[in-house]
Amino acid sequence: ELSMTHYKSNLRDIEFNLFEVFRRQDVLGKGPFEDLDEETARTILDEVNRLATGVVAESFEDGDRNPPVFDPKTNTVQMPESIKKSYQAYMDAGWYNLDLPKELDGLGAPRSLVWSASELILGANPAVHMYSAGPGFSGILHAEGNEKQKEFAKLAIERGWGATMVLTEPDAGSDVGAGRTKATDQGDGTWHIEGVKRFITSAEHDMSENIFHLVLARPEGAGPGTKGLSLYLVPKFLVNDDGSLGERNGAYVTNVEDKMGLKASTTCELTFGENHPAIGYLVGDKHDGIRQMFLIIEYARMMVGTKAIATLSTGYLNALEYAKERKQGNDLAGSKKDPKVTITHHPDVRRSLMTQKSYVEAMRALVLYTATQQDEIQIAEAAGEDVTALEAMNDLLLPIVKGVGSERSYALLSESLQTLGGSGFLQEYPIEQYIRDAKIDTLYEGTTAIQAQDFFFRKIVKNGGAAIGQLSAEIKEFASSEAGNGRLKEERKLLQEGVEHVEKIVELMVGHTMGAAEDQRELYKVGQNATRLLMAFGDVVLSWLLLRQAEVALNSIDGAEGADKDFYTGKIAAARFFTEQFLPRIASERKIAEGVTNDLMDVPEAAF
Ligand code: ST9
Ligand code: FAD
Repeated sequence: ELSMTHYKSNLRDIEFNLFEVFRRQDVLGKGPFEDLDEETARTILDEVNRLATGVVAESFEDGDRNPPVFDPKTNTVQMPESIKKSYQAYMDAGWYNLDLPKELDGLGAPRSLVWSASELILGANPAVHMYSAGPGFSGILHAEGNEKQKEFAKLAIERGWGATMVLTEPDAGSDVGAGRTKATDQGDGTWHIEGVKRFITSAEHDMSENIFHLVLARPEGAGPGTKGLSLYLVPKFLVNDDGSLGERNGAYVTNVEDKMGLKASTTCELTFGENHPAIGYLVGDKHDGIRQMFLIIEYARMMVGTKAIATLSTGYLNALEYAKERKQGNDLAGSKKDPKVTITHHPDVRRSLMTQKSYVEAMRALVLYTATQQDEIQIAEAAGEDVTALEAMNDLLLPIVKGVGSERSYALLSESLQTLGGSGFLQEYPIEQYIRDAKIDTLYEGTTAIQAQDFFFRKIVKNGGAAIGQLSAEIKEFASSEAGNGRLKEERKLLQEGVEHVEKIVELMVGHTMGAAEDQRELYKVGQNATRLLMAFGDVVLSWLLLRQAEVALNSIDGAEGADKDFYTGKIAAARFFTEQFLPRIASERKIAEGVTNDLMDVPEAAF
């Protein structure tokens, strides 16, 4: 079936990861995934792909050109009809069920399948994916809430209510702990919330009868910082005991931002308790807000990385299609008398296309590798086993998915646009919108600087190096193996060198961290190198995943024909290209890291 929308998915590559590299068929059909076999999983992906490339993608452009309209008099938002249609079709299809636990009538599917499906929707129309997060939020409310809140969560799923995560305030962005929104105990199981939050995604729209907000606020008398924050359920409409909608609650959207991209997604100022009280319920009857909110944040960070990567994937595939058609100039090694060639014949275009292809396929593998860690957590939990080490590995990978995924995708979308020449700049093609829509991914859910510090301080230092040690060991084991029977020998050598260089950067930064006991300013060096480490470590992991793919491709290519043969050939080429082009840079990154001094910190502000 030919799709007429902007969205070009890559189901072949998703299934290659799932079934040829990560062998998900080995975990399907048993344990917590008893009800799901490989064939069903493939059918689900086909179905989601059909929706994504069809009705979901259909409104992508219109949602950008005719964005939601805010009416300040009524504090309401009118959504474009096109987005409503995509949203309703996706909700009606009911695939949000994939990720819900069985006690909420969900399929409890492995996360690897969930994120594969999510990639398709996020690539087709990210705003639709975000509006449809209500059931996911309900899952967390159900897990963390008291009995009444569990009932609320069930009702929210049944009735298709929307949901939001509410942290940010004008003076509390990266620094969530600076939040001033306050909560006052009414003594009857309810609280009054007062304050102004900003930049809240999906806080107002006209696509569901109710929206519930999960809000971080500071109870009166609580301490400062993130630890003094509690999590409150604040519905737009209060809900009566019989499940019917009650009074309008005092949480109103007071502005909707105009922005660079992702315009179909409403970004709202949300004011609590200005004219009449905003009633909130303490989630789970306990003051444990930041931990609870991070359950959502972890999920959302994975979502943001996946969104960015999905966008680069369709950007690359649009660029590729154009490049195969566009004729311009002569073959560099030919003669002016020869027929003109398509631009894929030009070495620089090939460099650009293979850069896009290798990065995006590596990052898709990173998302799905991370998701397989989450599968293992699901399996171990079902078996009542300890998940500490698995959780730590997942935690280590998340800032790479989010930080590296968003930075590389945004940068490389510029290569996708460049491939189209001047046409890339036109709104006739989707790439300029991809770039505008993907910029947000390096910003929200914690900026790249925040991901980099999370990666080093929390996921490496606080974890005592356990997870990163395990990952490095796995990478080294691969590098020193016989993978590829000599056909990946040079590449494995580069990988070995790369991993040694990043280990040295980690050691250097750990040294600076310990040095802070004597001189606090040593931490400035860590701060200067944090993003460098995240990106360099990311390249090593990406190269490892591509080489693992190449090993599988080498084992499958003999006897393969047609599209399969081309696919495997591309896999081997991408792994070699990435490793040869991008891993040697890590030696320089190490050198730069080792040379970092605090001179930068001594430059007077006025001299900038
Ligand atoms: C946003 C939304 O930007 C964008 C899109 C929204 C789309 C919504 C829809 C999609 C989502 C759907 C989800 C549905 C769910 C489905 C589920 C299905 C099953 N990991 O270091 P400390 C915690 S929203 C875990 O001292 P500071 C931990 O409890 C706005 N936990 O921090 C820790 O205590 P302890 C996003 C973590 O110096 C405590 O925090 N805004 C982690 O006080 C304190 O830690 C941001 O992301 C972690 N990685 O505060 C803010 N880190 O140590 C970015 C911390 O005892 N800023 N905790 O365990 C930061 O992240 C800051 O570093 C900070 C610093 C706020 C944590
Ligand atoms: P700041 O924190 O002011 O950061 C400015 C710059 O300083 C950044 O480059 C940052 O990296 C850097 N910086 C700040 N602190 C540090 C530090 N300690 N170390 C190093 N560098 C630092 N929030 C919600 O709660 N819910 C939502 O649904 C939501 N959706 C959003 C949707 C959109 C479209 C946008 C734009 C934002 C959304 N946000 C949401 C808010 C988003 O999470 C924040 O914008 C983000 O966390 C950054 O905060 P800030 O904008 O205040 O930037």
